[in-house]
Amino acid sequence: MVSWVRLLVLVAFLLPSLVECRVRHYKFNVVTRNFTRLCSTKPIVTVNGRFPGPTLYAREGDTVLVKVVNHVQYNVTIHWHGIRQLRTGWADGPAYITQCPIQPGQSYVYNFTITGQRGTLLWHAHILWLRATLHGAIVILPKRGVPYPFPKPHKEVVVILGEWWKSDVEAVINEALGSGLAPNVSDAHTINGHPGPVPGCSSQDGFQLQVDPGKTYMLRLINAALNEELFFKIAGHQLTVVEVDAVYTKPFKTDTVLIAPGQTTNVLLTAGRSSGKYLVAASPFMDTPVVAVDNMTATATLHYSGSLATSATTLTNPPPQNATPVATNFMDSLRSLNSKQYPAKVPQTVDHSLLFSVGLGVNPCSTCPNGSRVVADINNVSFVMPTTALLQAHFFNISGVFTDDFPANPPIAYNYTGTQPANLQTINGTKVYRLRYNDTVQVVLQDTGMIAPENHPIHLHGFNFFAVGRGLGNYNPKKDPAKFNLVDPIERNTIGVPSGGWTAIRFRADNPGVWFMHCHLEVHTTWGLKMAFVVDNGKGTNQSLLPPPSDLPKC
Ligand SMILES: *[C@@H]1O[C@H](CO)[C@@H](O)[C@H](O)[C@H]1NC(C)=O
Ligand SMILES: *[C@@H]1O[C@H](CO)[C@@H](O)[C@H](O)[C@H]1NC(C)=O
Ligand SMILES: *[C@@H]1O[C@H](CO)[C@@H](O)[C@H](O)[C@H]1NC(C)=O
Ligand SMILES: *[C@@H]1O[C@H](CO)[C@@H](O)[C@H](O)[C@H]1NC(C)=O
Ligand SMILES: *[C@@H]1O[C@H](CO)[C@@H](O)[C@H](O)[C@H]1NC(C)=O
Ligand SMILES: *[C@@H]1O[C@H](CO)[C@@H](O)[C@H](O)[C@H]1NC(C)=O
Ligand SMILES: *[C@@H]1O[C@H](CO)[C@@H](O)[C@H](O)[C@H]1NC(C)=O
Ligand SMILES: *[C@@H]1O[C@H](CO)[C@@H](O)[C@H](O)[C@H]1NC(C)=O
Ligand SMILES: *[C@@H]1O[C@H](CO)[C@@H](O)[C@H](O)[C@H]1NC(C)=O
Ligand SMILES: *[C@@H]1O[C@H](CO)[C@@H](O)[C@H](O)[C@H]1NC(C)=O
Ligand SMILES: *[C@@H]1O[C@H](CO)[C@@H](O)[C@H](O)[C@H]1NC(C)=O
Ligand SMILES: *[C@@H]1O[C@H](CO)[C@@H](O)[C@H](O)[C@H]1NC(C)=O
Ligand SMILES: [Cu+2]
Repeated sequence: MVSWVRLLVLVAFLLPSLVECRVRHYKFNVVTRNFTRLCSTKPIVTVNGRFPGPTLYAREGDTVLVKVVNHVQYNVTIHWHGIRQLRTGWADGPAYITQCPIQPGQSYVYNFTITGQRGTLLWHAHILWLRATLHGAIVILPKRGVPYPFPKPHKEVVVILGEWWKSDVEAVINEALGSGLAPNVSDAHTINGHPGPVPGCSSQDGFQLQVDPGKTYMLRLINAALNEELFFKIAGHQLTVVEVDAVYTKPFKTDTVLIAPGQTTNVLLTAGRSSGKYLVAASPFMDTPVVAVDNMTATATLHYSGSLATSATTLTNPPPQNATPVATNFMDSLRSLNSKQYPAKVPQTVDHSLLFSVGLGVNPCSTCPNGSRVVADINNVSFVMPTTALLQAHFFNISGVFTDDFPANPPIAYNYTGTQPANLQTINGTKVYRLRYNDTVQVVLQDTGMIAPENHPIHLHGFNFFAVGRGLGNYNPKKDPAKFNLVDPIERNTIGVPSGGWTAIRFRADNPGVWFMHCHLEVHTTWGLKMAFVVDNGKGTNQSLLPPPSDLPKC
């Protein structure tokens, strides 16, 4: 008997080192720091004084605990973009949707387990415009001993694309809300925090990526910009896409990657040259002529080991800003890997068939110089943020915070991408769409021509979805479903709705809670292009939302 007890004690002692899944502890101190870019210095909000912020590393199956301490003057929340948050909506992060903000001087521990996901995601602030500087990478490695479904790269490098304003970003959006017009565009794009050399501003080196000839590297690309979709290119090199939004893809080669805010893309880069320096470029994609964008190309350098710093850099031409064919070609090439090990579980039937028009509108504004303000909406509803978080209202049955009458279809059917209606007004509302646990949902996201058609990268919290179809003009419910890909469509969490077109997505509501869906162009979110799904608890064990943690911030 005694020896059995000893053995058990020994096993219990050894267990932690044998168990695969770990608890990873992180501390995020939100602090203000001065940074110099474009020849001027300004204070920005950072995590741990870093821009971009620290990379969060974990393995599939790990539990992650991040203690966020707010030392700045703003209310703060952090969102773990793309993490499923199964039953842990309290850790999702969007302010007033799943939690009240962490107020100055307060802290909150985000506690979540990474289940069934591996690849690259990002974390970012989900309140105000703080995510301009409050963002970083999430690297989820496969479980120990599980290989990538592609040759193991020699090295892995996180590459974060962003935007930099000379002004304070909160001043930029507040000025726009006062005028009712579009906010100023950024002053530069950045690659790992640096714009690269800028005319009229000396001593601004860009990011350098050192490579050894013949070796293969995996770049974990992240678009952390607020308002701009970006093209990414490296002179003289092709890239092999192997994963997007932490889902493996069928590998394909391309010379240009399209990446929208909130999206991530892992590419393999083979250093197939013998020496030299090659330009890395990130430039905007915008195919709506009337919408202003920051037209500065951010640059970095791919530097072969042994090449002199003074050797000439091989240049590349970024695609034109309005290169719709380049964007379409990239989107068309994306397919889920759909292997035996990583199947694409596309819902084959749908319980809820929804048509959501997404676009802009114009509402009266007595304090605005023009007497009107630009707004944005889904199905004519400009979402108004509540003052109590929706998830709390849902869990504690607090009435009067939201209504669950979000329309399944546009209230008025019209030619969405044709001549705009005379009346561009929207209605205000804090409306949600209710789903039962395990319901299947199809949402056709239909762009509108209100003011102008525009590409909207739509992000869904709490789920991955399958992008089963896409087209130009108005969605035709009789003809278009026949063309859907229900076998190996790309699975992701953020998808661009083509300018003047539509995208159909499907997902299974297997995660109880309240889940935000919104445009990931921050300006459109601010203007109201957002809504939420409420997913009720299921009847089985493990099918209900867990209770909130005791340190959940209060409003
Ligand atoms: C940032 O720089 C400004 C002016 O150079 C200075 O007044 C301020 O104290 C600095 N702030 C921080 C947080 O270092
Ligand atoms: C994290 O959440 C789990 C439940 O999902 C709970 O068991 C655990 O105690 C929590 N950890 C901390 C440090 O709060
Ligand atoms: C926005 O741009 C205008 C025109 O360049 C400038 O006058 C204004 O100060 C800018 N606003 C902010 C907040 O930087
Ligand atoms: C970028 O935009 C600015 C302002 O709209 C314009 O003056 C400039 O010529 C543009 N530059 C390029 C390279 O297109
Ligand atoms: C607002 O007014 C300005 C100047 O009066 C004008 O140029 C602009 O087109 C107006 N914008 C809208 C959206 O009405
Ligand atoms: C709609 O909500 C916005 C704030 O989100 C407010 O400024 C505006 O006055 C509201 N409009 C109406 C008609 O209630
Ligand atoms: C909220 O209402 C539901 C359904 O009526 C009930 O099951 C649940 O216990 C209530 N929750 C709280 C916290 O009162
Ligand atoms: C919608 O408008 C477009 C552009 O004006 C036009 O080509 C199309 O025929 C219209 N569709 C319908 C159904 O009226
Ligand atoms: C949106 O709602 C407003 C206010 O009720 C209405 O005037 C307008 O016609 C609606 N527009 C559409 C396209 O549904
Ligand atoms: C969800 O529904 C599918 C059928 O659509 C069923 O096969 C599956 O078992 C259900 N899952 C749960 C957890 O109820
Ligand atoms: C519920 O979850 C626990 C822990 O995650 C797991 O051990 C258990 O098997 C699950 N039960 C069911 C019925 O899925
Ligand atoms: C911060 O959040 C709290 C809780 O919602 C709110 O009462 C307060 O007004 C917010 N502070 C600012 C500066 O917005
Ligand atoms: Cu948008």
